[in-house]
Amino acid sequence: MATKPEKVEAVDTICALSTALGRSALAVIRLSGPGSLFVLQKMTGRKEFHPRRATYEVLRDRDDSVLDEAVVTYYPAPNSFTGEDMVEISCHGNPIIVEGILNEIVSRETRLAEPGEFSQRAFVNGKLGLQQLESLDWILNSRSPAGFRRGLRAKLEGLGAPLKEIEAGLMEVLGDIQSQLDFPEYEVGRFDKTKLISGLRSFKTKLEASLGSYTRALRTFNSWKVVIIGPPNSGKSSLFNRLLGYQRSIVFNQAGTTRDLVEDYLSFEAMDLVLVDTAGIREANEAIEALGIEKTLASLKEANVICWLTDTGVAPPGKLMELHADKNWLVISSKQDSGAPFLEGSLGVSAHTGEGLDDLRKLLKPLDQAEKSDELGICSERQRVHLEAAIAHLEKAAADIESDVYLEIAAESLGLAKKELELILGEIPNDDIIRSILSRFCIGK
Ligand SMILES: Nc1nc2c(ncn2[C@@H]2O[C@H](COP(=O)(O)OP(=O)(O)OP(=O)(O)O)[C@@H](O)[C@H]2O)c(=O)[nH]1
Ligand SMILES: [Mg+2]
Repeated sequence: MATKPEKVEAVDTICALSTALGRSALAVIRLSGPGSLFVLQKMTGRKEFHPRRATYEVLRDRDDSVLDEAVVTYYPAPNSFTGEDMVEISCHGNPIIVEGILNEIVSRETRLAEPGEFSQRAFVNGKLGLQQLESLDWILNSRSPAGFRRGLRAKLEGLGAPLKEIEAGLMEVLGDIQSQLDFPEYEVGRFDKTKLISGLRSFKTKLEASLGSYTRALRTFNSWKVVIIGPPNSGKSSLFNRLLGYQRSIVFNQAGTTRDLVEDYLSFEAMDLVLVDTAGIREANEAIEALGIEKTLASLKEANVICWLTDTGVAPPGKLMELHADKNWLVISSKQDSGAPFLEGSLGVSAHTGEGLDDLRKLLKPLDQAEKSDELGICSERQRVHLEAAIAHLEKAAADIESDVYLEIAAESLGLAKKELELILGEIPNDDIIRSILSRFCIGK
């Protein structure tokens, strides 16, 4: 059953900037540990703080010099994110101010937190479950709304309900098998083999659907890579620049201008795409151009979307499409303002006038598939491994039931499948798992 992590008294107080480092209106600094309130009292000169009530304060160092004005909140243990005494300071978002405040805090028996240390303390104090800890990675680091929603849903709703439903179904099947094993004569007629097998296969299908949706979601967790390829001079760099909104690549009326891969981020509708401009594909005239074309072709392995751009109505080479049949292909006819040929079935655009670019942006939008509400929205490789193992055990159990003689073995496989599902919820966490999850967190989280 669930083993709650033991509560461990924190021996020290940690602090960190919890917002991104850089210039902004506000920056949030957090402290966690037994000395948090003491540091706050010293820096504000105020003795009493009402729990969880934000107050305006002027922060000073030990020489009484003003560090900044800030809004501070004190969260006494155990009602805080980490379960320890915590303080949150919202100061002005200038890195110089942030550094001054952090220096003052660490001079008062507080140290800078390690990456993920706040979350680790929350986990140790039972404030966050393992699976919630994993969902934070998706909430904080996803590059698409779909990924972020997956993380948020896993954190708010947990995987418990859909998993428990499957587990309950497995228990029922196990019960039927046990009765058949214990009272074979009595249960004759009631043991419906076909029904059991189809029940198991339907659980398996459900789990496979979750696995599929996780694989798709993974592709949107990281930035979606869109690679623009095509013959030389077809207008790839012009389109690339137009989408980015500035002159990132050199544009020139001569075939073979772009030699290297040119990459940049393109943000729209809260998504980050990596857009890649490439060397035009043709029989190269020079060795250096051949190297560029080699790079173009190699870059396709990493692509999520391949845009084939043509200004002569030429379709993408069949061999290339075959080689990358697993990618999303977009065929685009360029230079439509100048009467360039339009390839049937393609999208017509003009980098000069902007024609067709809104449609192109819509097509570039990463797969943003909504999950079904009863779907098991797993969000870590650890969970995926257990899900795959559960699927394998279920398939084995179904096969064993099919060949009657192996009912005991089928029961064993079902037990193993159930155990794997329990492991997804992190009911038996170990230190290595926690360490590997936290290693993906940044300082201040
Ligand atoms: N009329 C018109 N000309 C365009 C358009 N897009 C590009 N061009 C012109 O086509 C020529 C080649 O443009 P590039 O963007 O450098 O083409 P490219 O495909 O990157 O070429 P390589 O890097 O050599 O493979 C330039 O003279 C551009 O001004 C367009 O939408 N309309
Ligand atoms: Mg170019």
